[in-house]
Amino acid sequence: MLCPFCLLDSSIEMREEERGGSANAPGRRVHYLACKECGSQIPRMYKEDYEICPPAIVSAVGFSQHGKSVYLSSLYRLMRSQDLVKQWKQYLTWPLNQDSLDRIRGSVKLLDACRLPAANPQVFPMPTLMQVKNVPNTPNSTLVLFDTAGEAFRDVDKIGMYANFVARADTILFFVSLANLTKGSESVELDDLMQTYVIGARELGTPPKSQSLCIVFTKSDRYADIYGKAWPGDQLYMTPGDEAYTTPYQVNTTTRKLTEFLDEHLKAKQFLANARDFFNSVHMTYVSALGQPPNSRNELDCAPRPCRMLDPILHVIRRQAHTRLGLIGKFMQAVEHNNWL
Ligand SMILES: Nc1nc2c(ncn2[C@@H]2O[C@H](COP(=O)(O)OP(=O)(O)OP(=O)(O)O)[C@@H](O)[C@H]2O)c(=O)[nH]1
Ligand SMILES: [Mg+2]
Ligand SMILES: [Zn+2]
Repeated sequence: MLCPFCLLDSSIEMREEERGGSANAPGRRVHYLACKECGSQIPRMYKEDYEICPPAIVSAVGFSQHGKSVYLSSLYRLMRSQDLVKQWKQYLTWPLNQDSLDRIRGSVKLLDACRLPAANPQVFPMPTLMQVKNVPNTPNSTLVLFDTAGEAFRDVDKIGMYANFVARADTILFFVSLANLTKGSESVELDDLMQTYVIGARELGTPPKSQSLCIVFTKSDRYADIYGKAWPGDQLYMTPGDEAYTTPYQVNTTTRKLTEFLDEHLKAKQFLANARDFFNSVHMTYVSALGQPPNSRNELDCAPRPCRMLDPILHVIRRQAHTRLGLIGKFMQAVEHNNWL
């Protein structure tokens, strides 16, 4: 079983420990499930539902200030909102441990108060664990979401220290805010991200062509102002939940248009060539976690209006399910024209 904390294939054992004691009074003996490799406490729901809700690792890769944490906070808020419950029949989510519940609640509370998360400290992050069930056209799964300091992706050795979760993910999400790249040298900074990531991943033992890449252009609410008509992301607002019904053709069209934009407008040929060389597939999508730029105090003037937020997550879940299918399953999926990948 894949441990969601150390991401090793590990066995789970029952352990006993004294908790809640003090110098004068003994605590209570509690039993819990633990990973044999790293000793982390494994949520019972994770173990018991492993087959019906297998893990899908969400690896947020991207430089500092490019919008990883705001995206994940806004995603938690959306995934726990009534909007999706109304839109998708029987849809539900379950945080799997106290830490995940606290993180999700904290993110929702912050955004509801029109405030934004602080920059991540450089530490190895704890994952947020959340079961997601009954999303249309998408298998049930347990999201294992990792968010770390963007500084880790400026240095190969730091990827090994603070972001080694990337080595075990089937799909990597590259969060790129074009608004944060230096105008005129966007391609140099994009090359930097790609090359540092690939060297770091190879150092961690990730073979070429074993991962797929989804490039997520964040802060898309700004691109019409910056790039005018050259920006190809024409349909930024979409009713939350409608992402589940986009066809494979629409998904591929978005990727094609964004690829052309990178290639022709930003001259990012090297970045695209490196991506195609290392990853087994490259997809692109664009999101806005807030739907508006924050004000001068870095707060929101009105509630977030997230746009196209589910595209990347649905891609990760569907891709993970596709990887698990045998050859016959993959063939059947293609025959049924049900292949989003
Ligand atoms: N216009 C706009 N700005 C955004 C959006 N999302 C994030 N921002 C801005 O970008 C800043 C940085 O976002 P974060 O999510 O904290 O960046 P990060 O990638 O997590 O940064 P590190 O934790 O340092 O790696 C935020 O404080 C906002 O000012 C968005 O959807 N639209
Ligand atoms: Mg962050
Ligand atoms: Zn472990």
